[in-house]
Amino acid sequence: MIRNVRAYLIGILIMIAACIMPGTVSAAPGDIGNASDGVAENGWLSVKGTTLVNEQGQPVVLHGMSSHGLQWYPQFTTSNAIGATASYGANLFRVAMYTAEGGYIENKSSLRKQLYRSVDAAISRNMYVIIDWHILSDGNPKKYQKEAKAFFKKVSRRYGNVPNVIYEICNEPNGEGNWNRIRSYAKAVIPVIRRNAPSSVILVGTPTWSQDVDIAAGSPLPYPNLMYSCHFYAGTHGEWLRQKVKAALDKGLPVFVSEWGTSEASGNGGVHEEEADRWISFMRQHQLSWANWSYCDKDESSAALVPKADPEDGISRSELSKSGRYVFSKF
Ligand code: IDC
Repeated sequence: MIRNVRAYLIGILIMIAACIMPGTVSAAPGDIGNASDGVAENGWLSVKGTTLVNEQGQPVVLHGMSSHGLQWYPQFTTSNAIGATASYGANLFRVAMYTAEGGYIENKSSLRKQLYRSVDAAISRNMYVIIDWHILSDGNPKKYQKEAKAFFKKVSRRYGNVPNVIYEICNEPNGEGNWNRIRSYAKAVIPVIRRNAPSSVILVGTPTWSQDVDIAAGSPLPYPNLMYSCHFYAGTHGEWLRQKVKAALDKGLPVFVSEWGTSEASGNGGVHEEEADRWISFMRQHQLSWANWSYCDKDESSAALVPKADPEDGISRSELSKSGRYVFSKF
């Protein structure tokens, strides 16, 4: 009896602690799931006006995590690791394959194999998955255009019939990567993808680290089923960038937020929750799909996991960083 009372009291204490210290208690301990509003439910996606729609023509909004660079953090792109984000409500995963910094250009066959493993992992979880040709220090996408064409030819041959896959042809053009050069690059790469994947949605980066969607809206590309990327970091980009997105949408340009962070543009500093709140309500209002940077345990504030977190057996709340707790509550 006394023992029962003690157990009862301990139980109450644990529940009280759970309420006072939510960060220390698992919301979805060990949960690994499939997306509940994913590919089985929505099928092939397409772009109607500025809106992403499902196979039934209904608007659909995708949201989930972006991996960090695949050359550094492949362990966060396994089926279980991705399934752990689905159990919190994600229906999208973005696989960031850097071109430079030890990425694809230097390690083609090993990174392509890794990319396939990661994409297959997301597919196994009923999720949409973005194959991101992650240009960054190589600001002009034309720099590796030949490699991009060869890459997308192979990849689209493998996934052309798979409704899960979305192709992102250049992460963040910058510097020399102005809109004329991006257009020229897109006109070289998109037909290569279309030959194998006639129905897939393709994302096109915009100038100035994928911010100048308003410039893209001035002369969009002449292909259907395209969306244009806008990227923001809540500690750096605010109302002025939302105004650019608004201007682009008003001109009829479909926009996809294929990368955003709660931190500053450096990937560190923050978490900037107030500005992130403004962005989240803006994205909800305009039904914008998004992927958050980044799903890894690097010691930087944009990372969703705390150092040494292991998502193989699901993610407990205590393994989520401050940014991760914020973002995972928005799926
Ligand atoms: C950052 C990573 C950081 C890494 C750096 C260079 O967070 O760990 O050292 O890249 O590889 C982007 C890029 C994205 C950046 C991110 C934050 O797409 O690769 O990641 N960012 O700086 N655009 C704006 C911000």
